[in-house]
Amino acid sequence: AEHRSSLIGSLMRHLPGSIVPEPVTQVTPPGAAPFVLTTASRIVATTAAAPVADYLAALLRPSTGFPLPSIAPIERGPAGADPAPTHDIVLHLDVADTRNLGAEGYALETSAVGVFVTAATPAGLFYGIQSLRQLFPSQIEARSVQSAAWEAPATTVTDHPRFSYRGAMLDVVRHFFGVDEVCRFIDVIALFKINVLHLHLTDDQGWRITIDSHPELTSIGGATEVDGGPGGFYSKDDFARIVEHAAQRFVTIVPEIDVPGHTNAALSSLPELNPDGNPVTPYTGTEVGFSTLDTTSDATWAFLDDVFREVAEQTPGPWLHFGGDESHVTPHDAYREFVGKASRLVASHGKIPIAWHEAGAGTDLAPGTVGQYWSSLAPNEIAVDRARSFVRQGGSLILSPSDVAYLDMSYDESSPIGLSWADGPTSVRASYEWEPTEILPDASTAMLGIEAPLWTETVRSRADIDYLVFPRLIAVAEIAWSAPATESPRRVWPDFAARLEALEPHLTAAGITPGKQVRGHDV
Ligand code: TNX
Repeated sequence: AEHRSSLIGSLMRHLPGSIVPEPVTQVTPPGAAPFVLTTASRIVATTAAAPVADYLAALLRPSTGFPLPSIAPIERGPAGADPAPTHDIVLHLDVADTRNLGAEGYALETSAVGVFVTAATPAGLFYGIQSLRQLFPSQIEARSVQSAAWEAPATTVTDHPRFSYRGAMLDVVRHFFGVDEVCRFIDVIALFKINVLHLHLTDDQGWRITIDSHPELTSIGGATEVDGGPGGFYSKDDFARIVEHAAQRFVTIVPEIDVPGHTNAALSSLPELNPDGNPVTPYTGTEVGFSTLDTTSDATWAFLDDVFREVAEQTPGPWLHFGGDESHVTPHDAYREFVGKASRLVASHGKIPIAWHEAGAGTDLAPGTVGQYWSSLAPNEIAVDRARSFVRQGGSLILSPSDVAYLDMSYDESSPIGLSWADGPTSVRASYEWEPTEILPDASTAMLGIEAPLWTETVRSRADIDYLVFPRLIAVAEIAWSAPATESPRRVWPDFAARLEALEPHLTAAGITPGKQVRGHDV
């Protein structure tokens, strides 16, 4: 009996076929034979799907050691021609599919006759592949050859996201992270169908993006970080590599140039930004709210025009974030005028402006400017009013409630790193159990999406990133992708915790050590 109950326990823990974020529909026939990936398996794709097929092959080859050639559908012969079980993975682009999968949706069918992923777009195929990865044994994520039975349980999924903007943010200023580290971060967030990476590129402690017309920004401003470390910055070529790596994973880069506050690095690099003639020294502490651009000087606006132009040129995505947070030493009226003018300057360079919610104080924002709410989940009156102002001015909202979506908060008193100003530490459960529309019920139709930021005052290494980001980013990713709890019985903590537990070996195999382990059957 003991053996039997431990067997049932381990079966429950394994939860074969579970997927995070929870798909819209999933049917798993009991007892059906699984799909088996073998050395004879092929990836079948048309030319339009070939880049996604190459991505899939690059994922599966290292751990399986299988050749997994890509072939065109025509070489495979007409559907049904071969009634015998096959081991192929078929990626099928079909704009006419009647299941209304949308721009990012997909259908995934695994069985003894093969894997079939159908979508209207390459992005949809890519998300189908992310679900498929989770169906294989966890060793699939290893980067060296493993021996495992490469089976995926038979299941049928149709899926599409709730929100089109599903973001993570990395602060590369407080501590600098180089191109390889950022690309690795993109790889791991893509597994959870995150499609935006917001890079916080400038702040008091550093300036990380090359602006050819003002090289001092990086030669001086790039050389510092919190703790007095060496800092660093991205050359134009580096930044292009990040953008390209992201694009291949259907991740859009949102660059942030934070103004008028959080600008000590710019002020200490360019004397012309300080019309009073007093030099500004570099800063490596963690205080906020002490710096500001001179909002009225011509030098400021000439500088911003150069910066926004060169950042827009380096970024193919539609958005450019101009910050606007915590400008505590900018006179209020000057601030209100500044954010309006800054939003219009961003728009004049062909980008949709995004700003933190404080910028809602500006009454003449460029139409369509997006606001990012970072106050508490329990609506904070002033912050909510500012957020509403973006909607009144024709814009939409990104929600990053700091007490549940900030990845830089500690988990509990035992966490060696992380902050706790946002209403104390944030448990994994707290990062999961919230509903975005509760913050601004009257603006639910203006919600672009959700973003989980990682500020890096206490984050010094890849291990630190993984500790704070996992597993909480997965919780936020499910809120951004999956249907709300009112429509899905699986959107409850015990179910999520069990699926998270089942996924943990995948994270470990991918080299990620999460900050908290969640034992689903205990809750
Ligand atoms: C507030 S949230 C900030 C950042 C800090 C963060 C630390 C926001 C828009 N600004 O400058 O890094 O708190 O959690």
